[in-house]
Amino acid sequence: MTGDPSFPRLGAWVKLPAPESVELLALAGFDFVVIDAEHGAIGTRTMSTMIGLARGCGIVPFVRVAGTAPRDVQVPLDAGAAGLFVPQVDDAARAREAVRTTRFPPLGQRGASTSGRAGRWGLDTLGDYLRSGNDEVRLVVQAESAEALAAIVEIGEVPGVDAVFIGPTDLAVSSRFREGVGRPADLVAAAERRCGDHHITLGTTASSVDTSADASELLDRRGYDFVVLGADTTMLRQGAQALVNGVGTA
Ligand code: 3PY
Repeated sequence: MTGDPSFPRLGAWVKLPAPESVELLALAGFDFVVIDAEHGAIGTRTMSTMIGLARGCGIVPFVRVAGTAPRDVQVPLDAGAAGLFVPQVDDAARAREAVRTTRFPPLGQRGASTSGRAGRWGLDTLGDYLRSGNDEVRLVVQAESAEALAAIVEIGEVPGVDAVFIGPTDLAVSSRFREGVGRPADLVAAAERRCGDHHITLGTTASSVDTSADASELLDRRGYDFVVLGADTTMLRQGAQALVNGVGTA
């Protein structure tokens, strides 16, 4: 553990546009979900329902946004998301832009509306709404290129950024046809060391064939503070596959 010990540890992507996914993952014991508005076919109505359901079930609801334009961040934040995951943050300038649209002054320029869930439907004072938006909502930026990993400390230390998430799939894809950037595994190992030295809260996704063992290694030996174990879609497919494959071999 290198950073914030209060960061929820075990998460899952929610990609299916079904609020029940959130409930099922909460029952399974996950600490947080990341409702995926970057890759999942999840509209704002469903996203808002998922956030409310997650809060009722005691699981922390993050939303991965497609970008940081006000239209990308405003709805999840006002709907009560506990934080945002912002993809493809390659340098500190991009991290500062994410802070600008997701934080209230003095850190940023997020628009205010106390009448949504984030303002407890108008019950909170403007001061409480602004304080919780800046102090309790977490901003997680994704480092998923060689440039981002090289600049991971500068990115993680931007005021208003709470954590950095290393995206191994996009890192592998973005490094694929590039000469001289180094092996992704080496870039990740160097980034892990630098985050440890600078106490930057760090997360990633477990991606080996044995996900649980991989997650234990990441959390216990490689200094990660939180790990996403997989997506509702792949969990459903894997469970279904195991059942079908098990018939005839039992
Ligand atoms: C990545 O691995 O690139 C991610 O963004 C997580 O799915």
